[in-house]
Amino acid sequence: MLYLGQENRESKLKTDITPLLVKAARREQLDRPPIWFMRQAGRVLPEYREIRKKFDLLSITRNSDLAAEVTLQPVNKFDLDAAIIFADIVTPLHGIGIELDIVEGVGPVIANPVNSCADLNMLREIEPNEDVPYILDSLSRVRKSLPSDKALIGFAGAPFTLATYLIEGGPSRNYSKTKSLMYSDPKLWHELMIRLSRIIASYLRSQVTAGADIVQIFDSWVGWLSPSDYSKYVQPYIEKIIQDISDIDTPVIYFGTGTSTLLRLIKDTGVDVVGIDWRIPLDEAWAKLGYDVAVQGNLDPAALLGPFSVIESKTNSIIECTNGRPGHIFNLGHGFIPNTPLESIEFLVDLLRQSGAKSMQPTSQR
Ligand code: 1CP
Repeated sequence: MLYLGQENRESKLKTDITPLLVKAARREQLDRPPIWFMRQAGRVLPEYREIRKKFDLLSITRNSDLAAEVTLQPVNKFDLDAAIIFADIVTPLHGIGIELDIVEGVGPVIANPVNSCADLNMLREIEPNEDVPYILDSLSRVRKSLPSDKALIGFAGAPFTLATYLIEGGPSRNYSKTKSLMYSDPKLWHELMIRLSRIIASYLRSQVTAGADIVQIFDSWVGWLSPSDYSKYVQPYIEKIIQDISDIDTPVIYFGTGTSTLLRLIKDTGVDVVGIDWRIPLDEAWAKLGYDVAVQGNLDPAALLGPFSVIESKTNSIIECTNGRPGHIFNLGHGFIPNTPLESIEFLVDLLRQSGAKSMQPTSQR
């Protein structure tokens, strides 16, 4: 299938306007941090819910007109600095033919969970142009209608987080089946992680060719691992993905929750931006990481359910934590909570834009 990715990238090079988010990921000094929110597409927007009344999630993903529309809705509504393509972390798995469903109020459910080497046959290599052409088409459409200073974010689930769904069969409370397989059958674990890493690297690469300016790897549930388990069972595969796509010169954001004890190990994978959840103060996280890597975060999504005064003080304290250092992307510490009031999101975005210039000065100069 022919899509317009290459043309998009060439025209971007000609105009040479680098999106604010990409500049922040490269730790350039800016007047204010770029703003986007995890799970900004869907979840909180009435416009999205209207579309969802008629189409289920997978149907929206496979319809590039609808997917592009849903992707752009929050960017236009809140004037955000980035669009994240509408899809799910299990989309590439669905693309290679793994039988799954995204069940309302539950999440992804896998028909035949992995528990033996034979089950790995379903994890064949991905051919993005054939397996997920609709994602590439949506990306190229969104890139064409986004202003060039706004970034388009491509994304994938990380091998561990995808493995939890494949092994548990769906969402889990403590990932016991995943850990049990990891400890008792390291060979199977390794083969599973290698296959997933290859799929993820090809999928990310194809998203960049189709128009993504930056990519995020969601390792939402990796904080359930201890540092020694992370370094043994997960870190090598993240490192491999980063190495595999290093030639495309596109910044990579890596996000997980509950990762306070894993930060140094995450940085050592070679990612450009480390996503920080709300459980750790941003300055503490950044000091642990070292300032030669960018950070993203970290407002508690639940703060948006509180009064404006709480949103304001928590946001100001995050901005103060950065002390004007280059390399901060403002985001939540995890995705929006459904039913977050739209006025609270508007209040937050206004606050960040107003306080921008002031906050980027080191405290000593204020
Ligand atoms: O901004 C966006 O919302 C863009 C689209 C998007 C993204 C980035 C969706 C659509 N899913 C995701 C990522 C995703 N999916 C993650 C990583 C981010 C995170 O931690 O929130 C994870 C873990 C999933 C898996 C998933 N899909 C869950 C979580 C289940 C669990 O284990 O607790 C759920 C509920 C889904 C369904 C889903 N995916 C996306 C939407 C809009 C929905 C809700 C269903 C719907 O609208 O019907």
